[in-house]
Amino acid sequence: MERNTGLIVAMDVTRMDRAVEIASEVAECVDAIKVGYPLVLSEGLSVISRLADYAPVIADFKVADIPNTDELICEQVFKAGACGVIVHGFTGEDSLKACIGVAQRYDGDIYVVSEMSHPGGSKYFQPIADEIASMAYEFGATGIVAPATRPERVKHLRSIIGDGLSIISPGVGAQGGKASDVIAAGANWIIVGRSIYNSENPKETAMELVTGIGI
Ligand code: FNU
Repeated sequence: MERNTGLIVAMDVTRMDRAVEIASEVAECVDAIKVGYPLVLSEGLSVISRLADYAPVIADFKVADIPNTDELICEQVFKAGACGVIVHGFTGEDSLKACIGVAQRYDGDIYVVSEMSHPGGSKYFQPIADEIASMAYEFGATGIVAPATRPERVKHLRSIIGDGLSIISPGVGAQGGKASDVIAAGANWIIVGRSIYNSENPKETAMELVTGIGI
């Protein structure tokens, strides 16, 4: 994914027509569109190719299974036209390696969730976040997902992975995080959903966020 604006929109709407409408409005402000279960379960995997007309699509399926199943899932997602897949790391090295193996065949990206952004994410996730980030580094993931709600944790996780891996960071806006804080802490991209798709003017909101990122 090329870094032009530093913004990824999380398209958690449940109707294709609305997703396409927002995508067309914000396309020039975003480096990627993230889709997840809300939209894909509602409208099908074809949303990926449809939205890829506007920006590269990252599939947030937080893949977390045995290696064989992970491989089958990632294969379907890349085949559908995604440029990247978000996966979990707590399933272990073999599962992560299976996802990365598929991504390599498609020249795609794998982002590993290191620590989740919601309040509950600090209980079970935080204690294992450093190890997950190290594993993402060791096995050649594209990057990690780290919480914009805790910029100090982003800074710490950046110190573990170095500059070679990307950090994509959800939690700006509706979850309370601030774009400039998490970028200063070392994130390369912010991921923003509700603040954009619930906005009266998604394009204007996206542009304001891009100004806050300040690339
Ligand atoms: P918004 N997301 C998240 N925190 O919020 N993938 C994580 O730790 C994580 C995620 C996703 O709050 C979330 O599912 F790993 O409306 C949603 O799609 O701005 C988006 O990031 C945040 O949406």
